[in-house]
Amino acid sequence: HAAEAQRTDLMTITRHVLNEQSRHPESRGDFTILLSHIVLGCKFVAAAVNKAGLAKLIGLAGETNVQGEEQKKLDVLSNEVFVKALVSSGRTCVLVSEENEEAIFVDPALRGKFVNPLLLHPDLVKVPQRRTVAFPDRVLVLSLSLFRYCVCFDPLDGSSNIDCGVSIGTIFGIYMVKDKDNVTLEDVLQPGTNMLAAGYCMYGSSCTLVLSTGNGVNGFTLDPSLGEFILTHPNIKIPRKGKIYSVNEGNAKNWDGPTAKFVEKCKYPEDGSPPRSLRYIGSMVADVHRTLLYGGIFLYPADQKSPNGKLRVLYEVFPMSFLMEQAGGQAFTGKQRALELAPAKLHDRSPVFLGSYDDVEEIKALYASMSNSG
Ligand code: P6P
Repeated sequence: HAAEAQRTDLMTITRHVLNEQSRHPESRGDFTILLSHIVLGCKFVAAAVNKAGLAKLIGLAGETNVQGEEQKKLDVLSNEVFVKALVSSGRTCVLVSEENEEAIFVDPALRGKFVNPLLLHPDLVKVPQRRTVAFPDRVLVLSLSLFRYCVCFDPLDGSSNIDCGVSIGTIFGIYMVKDKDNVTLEDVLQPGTNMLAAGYCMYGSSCTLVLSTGNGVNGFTLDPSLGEFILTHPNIKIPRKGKIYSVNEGNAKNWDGPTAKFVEKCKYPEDGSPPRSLRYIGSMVADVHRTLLYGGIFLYPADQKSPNGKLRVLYEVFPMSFLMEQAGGQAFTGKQRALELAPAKLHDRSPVFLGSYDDVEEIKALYASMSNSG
């Protein structure tokens, strides 16, 4: 019966988030509404990414001119879909996208006031209210929806990998906006420690959405027959230590001392333990997802060519660092805890070392000892 119950008791992402949000009676469903629009964007992109391959092969109607170049436009199409979905949620004030040079300030008319009828358990309501007729154990509360959000996202990270069918993904981070009628770049250039939620959706052999709202990390897999993301990886915890390191060895000649030393130790362990395996896909969402599930460390260090590394703070480093910490791992920039960075500009970059707690500790120790010794 348990297996049967499991099969019919579908824990969709929306239901899961509603359960989590019910722990915050002050939340008026705004976050759930925002998330449902992000989920809609992910479903659209999943379908488009899957079709893109076919379009190139069989020239689907409307895609006949697809040759590489059209597929590359998937990131532009994905961006349009996410921007429209986020604006139409009525819960966002400002958006930052990898595809847009400037922040997108949502038309104030679309940030409007919403009166949300809520049926709450009487214990959750401070001011006694009349019980409703239909639900005698609930009270009807008409509340002004007050929460508004800033969303930073990369609509299709790793899109150069589309043509060869390598997994790519959407990455997003969500902040609360202080005053929705007076939104400034201050609301965007916040440290990652202020993030309320973060996640990614990986478009690969299956479509997997990994999300944290600050209470741990959960993974959901899209069931195309239902069009729903179903909870398949509850309460993901990254192994404390891993056997995999993930870095682009092609940049080795430009690495600084601590990174070079760390990679050296992965290949030629000094304690006689077996060498670690190198796995590098070159698509951040895929490399981070493997690291989260199997353990290990993902590195995108600074180097002489790019002193701040390659990955962007607001919509790559922060969301992935938030998830790693929520899963029991950590994220480091070479100088500090990644989430404590204070970005000065929208598309700032930062080096990042993230993954299993002990593995990141190792590279932190190297940076501490080698930078002290000059
Ligand atoms: P490199 C993809 O272009 C991306 O932004 C990330 O998804 C990925 O981790 C990184 O760049 C790969 O960069 O320099 O190793 O090719």
